[in-house]
Amino acid sequence: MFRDEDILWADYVFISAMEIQKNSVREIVRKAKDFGKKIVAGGPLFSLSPDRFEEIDHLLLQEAETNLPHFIKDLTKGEAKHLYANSEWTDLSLSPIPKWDLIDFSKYAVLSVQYCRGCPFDCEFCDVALLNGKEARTKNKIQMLEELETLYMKGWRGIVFFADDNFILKPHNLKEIFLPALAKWMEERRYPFSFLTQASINLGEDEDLMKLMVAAGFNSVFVGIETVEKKSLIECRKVMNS
Ligand code: B12
Ligand code: SF4
Repeated sequence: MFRDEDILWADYVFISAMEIQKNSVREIVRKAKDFGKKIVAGGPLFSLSPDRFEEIDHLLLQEAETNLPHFIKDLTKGEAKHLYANSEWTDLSLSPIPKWDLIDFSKYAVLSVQYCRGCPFDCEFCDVALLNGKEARTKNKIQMLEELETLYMKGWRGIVFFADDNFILKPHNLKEIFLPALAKWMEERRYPFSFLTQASINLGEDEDLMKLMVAAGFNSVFVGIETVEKKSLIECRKVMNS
């Protein structure tokens, strides 16, 4: 639950939100303003419709890896702007390892990492191509294993969610590079994690990829079926399901 104390100590209030969270965002913004705090916001809600949030002091659209350093530099100089928009997609090899020590693991059932961003499909109801682009971008093998190693060393055991838009967009990289290395990493540590992710249904046509995923510790995949009506699938452009 959101409390006044969560804001009172802070110099700046940073907000991240999806569209569905807009009402709570309005409440947090009102409170932060009442307490005289400056607000910085980013994430899907603001990236897709910044015009609805003029009252927010600093809007950082798209990816933090690219625009947060610019914002912090400007802020240090006392010249922070209202709006920061990226002109190009982030090189994911520059994405830093999260500061896991800022959260209390005991409050989480699942922790997330992300390997791949973007999706070339164009499903009518999905914002991924707008938010992350149509071309799949991935982190590299070493970076991914370091991220998992950090989680492991900090004591996390259990479920890790690969919060990818569509995990299987670079099958060659998965099969030849990442999944074999992940399977080895897991075996050496006696399988501390189990993985789940999201993928389009064409994963079912690639038995080798499924076997490699299982060997690496994946036991669940979220697949968007959406509908069994062929006409509806065509209408919403979920072409790979029709
Ligand atoms: C994981 C996930 C979930 C998980 C969340 C688990 C959790 N506890 O974190 C679950 C399964 C619960 C979930 C649920 C839903 N989700 Co969801 N989810 C995702 C997914 C796949 C990954 C999110 C993620 O972790 N990304 C990794 C991080 C690194 O990326 P990011 O969050 O976008 O952050 C980057 C930038 O946005 C930016 N940024 C983000 N916040 C901030 C804040 C500041 C201050 C700054 C400067 C920058 C910044 O910098 C980050 C690094 O580049 C995204 C798709 C996607 N690719 O993002 C959809 C997505 C966010 N979800 C979406 C939706 C619609 C939903 C649901 C409404 C679905 C439903 N109908 O029930 C529910 C809502 C849940 C709720 N009530 O709150 C939509 C949101 C669309 C929109 N315009 O708001 C997305 C984009 C998917 C889509 N198909 O369009 N979701
Ligand atoms: S395949 Fe999935 S991630 Fe890609 S556009 Fe369709 S719903 Fe979005």
